[in-house]
Amino acid sequence: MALEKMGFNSKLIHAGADKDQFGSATVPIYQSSTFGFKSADDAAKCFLGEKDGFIYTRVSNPTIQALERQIAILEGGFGGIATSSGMGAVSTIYMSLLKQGDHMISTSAVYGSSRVVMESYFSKFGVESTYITTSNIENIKKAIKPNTKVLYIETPSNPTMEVTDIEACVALAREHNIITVIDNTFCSPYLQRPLEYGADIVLNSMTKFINGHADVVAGMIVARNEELYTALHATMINMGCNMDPHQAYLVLRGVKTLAIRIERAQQNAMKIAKHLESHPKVEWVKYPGLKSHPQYELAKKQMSGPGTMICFELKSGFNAGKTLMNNVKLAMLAVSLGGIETLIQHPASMTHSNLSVEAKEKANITQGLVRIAVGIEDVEDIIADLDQALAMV
Ligand code: LCS
Repeated sequence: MALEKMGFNSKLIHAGADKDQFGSATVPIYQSSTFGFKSADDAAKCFLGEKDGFIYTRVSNPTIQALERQIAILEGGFGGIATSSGMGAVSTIYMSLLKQGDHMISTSAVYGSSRVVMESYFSKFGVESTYITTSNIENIKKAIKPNTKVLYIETPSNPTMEVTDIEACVALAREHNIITVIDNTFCSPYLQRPLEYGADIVLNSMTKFINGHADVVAGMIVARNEELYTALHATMINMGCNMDPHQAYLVLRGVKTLAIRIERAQQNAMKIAKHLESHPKVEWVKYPGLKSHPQYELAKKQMSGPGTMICFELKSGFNAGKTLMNNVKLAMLAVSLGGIETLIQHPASMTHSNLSVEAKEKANITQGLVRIAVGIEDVEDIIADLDQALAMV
């Protein structure tokens, strides 16, 4: 059966495996920096691209290639480009698509480093950017300029859980010849496949759901067509944002259980979100699975499930956030997400503490905002842990 025709769960198990000479059930780790050629002619053909073959691991490697093929199949794109980290993917995309004088529009609550790379580094080379609330398409329309080349969307956004309409973004971007890039990290291809809505490029920090076990930092870009793939792949190679074969092996192992991990954590997340919504110390809860979420209907349309990320606001603000962090016992006080363990963080005192009060307000990072990345533990234990820590607030 052709891999492309298989169901998603079958692809998770079979799209990474390749037949090797010994019939190994897993893709071996080809921990080699370079590959020997049979002859000068053989080498010449490989360099000219006339023959498939491996040259050097920064360019390609059998273990990494297996993972690239698998994620490209899962996202439904032409080809995958594995990178050293999610930020390696972001930087490769910016570097490929933007030049001096160009303009990019992006989600204001985008992952912090994605914004820093643009505003602190690309700005030095004359690339302009505008950060707006992209969950309102009118804001995007107003932000488009004659030199806008890229629309870079993160949905749901980190940590504010705002959902942006991918299909509407693509339609608008196409009218203006703008390339649409979606950061799919908060969903993974299990919950959302942006290329199916017409996006041009999708990226995932595989540090999160795709690997899922909090033991690897890695990224992946998937391009919709050969032209974009070739340009992005060349940038990754030349900038040296490549993955390591051992990293690829671990992600190939982790991805096999992507669906069952997310299903289980998502069931937990729904129960936790409902519990928090009725908790007296909680002002509001933002979870795409709750009817109270401002983009509840949109999330239902473009995501196959509400996911495992929840944010909520504590009634008594900044100090309450810190008290909660100091009292959780089962939930780990840590950044990152998408792993099997429940993680909790307080953006105002942690990930976003370097932002001015004004910048925090603009990005909706309120003083009592708490983000939970729900894991696969017993939900009663997670709720009991949150309740005892909330009682201290
Ligand atoms: N995109 C999103 C949406 C992210 O959340 C992250 C990391 C990245 C890209 C970058 O990926 P990395 O280079 O770390 O693999 N997000 C983190 C977070 O929320 N806490 O710690 C890291």
